Amino acid sequence: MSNAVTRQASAAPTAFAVETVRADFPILHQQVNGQPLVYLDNAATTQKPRAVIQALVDYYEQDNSNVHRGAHALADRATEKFEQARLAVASFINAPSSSQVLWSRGTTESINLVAASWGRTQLKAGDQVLVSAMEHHANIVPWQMVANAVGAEVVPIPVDDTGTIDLDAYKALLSDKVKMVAVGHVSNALGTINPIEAMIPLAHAAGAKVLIDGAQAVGHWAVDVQALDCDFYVFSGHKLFGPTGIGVLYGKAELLEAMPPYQGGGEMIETVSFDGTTFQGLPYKFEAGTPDIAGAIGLAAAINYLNKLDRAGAEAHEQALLAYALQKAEALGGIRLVGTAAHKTSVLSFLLDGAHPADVGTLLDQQGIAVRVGDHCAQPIMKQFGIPGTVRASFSFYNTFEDVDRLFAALEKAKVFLL
Ligand code: C6P
Repeated sequence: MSNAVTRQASAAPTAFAVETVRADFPILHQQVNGQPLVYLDNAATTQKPRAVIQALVDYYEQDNSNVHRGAHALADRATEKFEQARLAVASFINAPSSSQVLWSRGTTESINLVAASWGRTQLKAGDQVLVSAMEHHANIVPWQMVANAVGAEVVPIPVDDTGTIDLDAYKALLSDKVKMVAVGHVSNALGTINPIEAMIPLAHAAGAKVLIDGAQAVGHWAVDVQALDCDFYVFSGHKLFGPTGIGVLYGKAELLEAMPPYQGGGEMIETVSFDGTTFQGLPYKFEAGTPDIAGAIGLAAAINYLNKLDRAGAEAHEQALLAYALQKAEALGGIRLVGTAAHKTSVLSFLLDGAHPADVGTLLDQQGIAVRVGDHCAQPIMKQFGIPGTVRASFSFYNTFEDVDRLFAALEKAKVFLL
């Protein structure tokens, strides 16, 4: 019986001021299908604090202009805010210089940039790119595209039944053929936190570069790219409480400098003539066309918001929510947890015995609960587990223990209805 599990018994009380924080997120305070919204789809995208929404409004109401090219006050203000945003990102991830912070549309575009620019020039026939078996498609397909073009190979790093990378198998795969290890900091489908602190030096010792897909990590704890010593680190603004349409590619300076531009156009050039074109230095060489100025400014507002938050407390709160949800799951019964690694973010991926994930998702939505269902753009790991997909509840720091109670009360109802 789920009500045999009390909150007091399940999780250490968290000192995190969740109700104060919730007040910062206007979207959370609404009814969906006649019930107060319980938003548990944070791995898909996080909600935006009022400070981010206000930064976008302020920008469009007061400063909107194009950057780097105007000879007027608005253009100067827009440029100033846009470049301040780059500095904010650099300091947030401890990049040595803001010139190593490149704007993109998101994680997907950042990985495509590295695969197309670094990959096309550095990979050759017979080379290997290692990716984990639980990668998001965004960290598989761009590598397959370049590998197919140059005759290289994308090789999966085995993952066990709990959703944990097999480190011995990884070590065995490392050889002088491996030129790139591209791995998620955290699996979006399972929540596994990968041991990248161990994997990065091993890759370097084998002569490979490392790209870390941080899409599912940056929203949970502070990332330090210099301490990690990764060659590239990528993430999306919208999973970091910022706007959609803006993303980041961090890279080591010597690698970025040696890489050819990804797209051509305005902004990224120094001189253009029909005899030839010269390109700007970092970071502009990689930023053709008008960038997402508002997105960058909104992302900086999100970072500013997070910098004022008790992030350690937020993470502890998320972990307490996960622990509580795991106890509720055990009490519920008839549930298969997918992804049971020892180190996880606050992601609960599961199947209800005998029920299709899509039906569970619909029944939860009818009760005001937002989750994601499906393969989570991670088909290879779903195939390995022999399942079409899962129901995924992903918690953020603004979720409450009541949200977890609501989820499991709704699952009780779903079981009655579906089974
Ligand atoms: N995962 C999810 O529901 P974009 O779409 O470019 O912002 O992010 C792509 C991406 C790359 N890597 C990881 C680990 C991700 O989780 C995502 C996005 C969302 O899990 C949408 S599929």
